[in-house]
Amino acid sequence: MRLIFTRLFLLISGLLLMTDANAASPYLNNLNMPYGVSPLSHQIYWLHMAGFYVCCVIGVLVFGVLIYSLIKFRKSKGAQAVHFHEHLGIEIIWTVIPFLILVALAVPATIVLAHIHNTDNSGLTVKITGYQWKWKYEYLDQGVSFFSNLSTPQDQISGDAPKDANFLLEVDHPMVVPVDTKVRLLVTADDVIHAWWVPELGVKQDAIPGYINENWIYVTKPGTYRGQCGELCGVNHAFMPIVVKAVSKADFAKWVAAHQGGAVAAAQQALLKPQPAADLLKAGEPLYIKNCAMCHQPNGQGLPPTFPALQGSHIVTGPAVGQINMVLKGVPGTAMQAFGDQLDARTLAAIISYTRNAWGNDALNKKNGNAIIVQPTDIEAQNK
Ligand SMILES: [Cu+2]
Repeated sequence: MRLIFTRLFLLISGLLLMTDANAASPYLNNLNMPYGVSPLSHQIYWLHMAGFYVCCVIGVLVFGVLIYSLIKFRKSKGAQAVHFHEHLGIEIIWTVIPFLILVALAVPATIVLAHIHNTDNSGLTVKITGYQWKWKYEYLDQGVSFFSNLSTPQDQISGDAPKDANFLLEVDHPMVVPVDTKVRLLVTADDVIHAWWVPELGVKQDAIPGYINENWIYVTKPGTYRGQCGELCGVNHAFMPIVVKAVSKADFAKWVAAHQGGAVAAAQQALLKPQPAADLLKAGEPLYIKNCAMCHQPNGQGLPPTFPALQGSHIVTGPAVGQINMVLKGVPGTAMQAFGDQLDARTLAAIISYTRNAWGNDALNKKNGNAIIVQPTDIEAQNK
């Protein structure tokens, strides 16, 4: 009997040790939620641990009594069941004790929840919008805004190249925040429900179209923190990761200056310069793979009927203006987004030129008398 209890005690102690924030082994710590790098993540962690420890104590008590009774009062020892009904004392005890435990857990949980939703006195506000399948970040007071796309190369996704350490957890433009600053997050979505989830920052916030949810982060340690969309949002749900780079306040100021309105406008003007056809086509393929191939596929075959093929498509082998307008404005009610405010004119010119030439489309376009190359200025002319 004593041996059973000793073993049970050792097992439970082992479980507790595995989940302890300061346990030596990072492998065992992977079983638990991360302690994180923000005051919110620390509070959420300790709330979770408190609930876990309460569950452990209840588990040991209940199973202890159960196992003890099974062994001590077994039939082969001649135990006789006691017959009694409606014992008022027991009824009260087993109602009041769970009630008190629940209240004891609800109080700290409510305090943490109120803290999560208190976005007062923030030093920076970032609006985060979920799209199928990317994130948009807008620094409302700084005039900085950009899209953040998955940057894992297509050959790693298809298994033709070895996967790197941050496979499917890397983006072209990470969200950049200053350390030791309360950053208020306004989270919404453009199409379906997504969730902005970065475990080490203690945030998993639903992004709901037409509704703005508030949350906040306060990163105490410079570094790169990675997360994912936490709400099943369609076929490429696994391909919209989140990367947050926390930098010093001075580095953040430099980053803002380099990405603010004026700098961006000058860069956009430079992007409108006419490009040699060969340059557009060369640039077009990787840009197509990055922005379009998740739906239309690298071979241009699409995944009909949801994602139409571009090879031989009447749009891609029709007049260029029709294709430019569809790409700029999207197709309402489908996954085809309006790319006019997502990608610059040179990127769109390269992608559209590439699709008008690839997969034998160039021959069809030439036969139909359509342009096979479009310039950034052609895009700009339609983007009104
Ligand atoms: Cu999503």
